[in-house]
Amino acid sequence: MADGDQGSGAVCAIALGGNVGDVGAAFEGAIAQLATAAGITILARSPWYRTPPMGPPQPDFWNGCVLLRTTRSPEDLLTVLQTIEAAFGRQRHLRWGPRTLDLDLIFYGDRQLHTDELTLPHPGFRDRAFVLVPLADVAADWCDPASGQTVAQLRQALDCSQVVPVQRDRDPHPAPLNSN
Ligand code: A4P
Ligand code: MG
Repeated sequence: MADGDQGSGAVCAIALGGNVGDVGAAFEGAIAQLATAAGITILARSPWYRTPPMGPPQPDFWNGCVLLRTTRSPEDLLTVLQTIEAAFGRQRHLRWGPRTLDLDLIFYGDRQLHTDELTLPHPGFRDRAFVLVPLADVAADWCDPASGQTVAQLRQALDCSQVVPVQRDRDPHPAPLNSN
């Protein structure tokens, strides 16, 4: 977590994912929009990783994580994330299907919540190397309020061998179809 961060509001972790189009540009654009949104301050960002798809056969994903501080409510922050997804052409056709940009709210402080629109912490992140590897880059010591485990401990329990750093000069866009 960013050293010396003494601001007001909640620290939140956002997972970024995408596998359609110029995902690197979408990630940079999403961070720029978050950084200029009222009540949001970016604290840290991870490197980007290339990751095999979870779900139906589709191109590899790029994944990353951002830490931010916000004075917005969890529901309001989710709306901001969904508005940014839409601005980058996100369409919802297929569960776990291909997408230009996915922004998931992993942690909102130590808040636990379960409503029709929002589950906190994010329900799937503990089983996903593509979330935990970049999350550990920015928040290894963060304690998951539901399991009591740190991000580093959760990551250690998974096979992360297929989560590899993006090499910008070698990873083209759109990502090539995964051979699986
Ligand atoms: N929702 C509830 N809690 C949250 C939360 N904490 N953060 C609701 C964000 N959204 C939350 O999400 C469906 C609904 O979840 C939202 O309307 C919101 O109210 P969505 O983004 O519309 O749909 P989705 O993303 O297709 O579904 P889902 O189940 O959220 O999928 P995931 O978990 O986002 O997974 N493979 C790799 N390698 N990397 C990836 O990033 N991503 C997915 C999608 C599949 N395979 C992947 C990756
Ligand atoms: Mg999502």
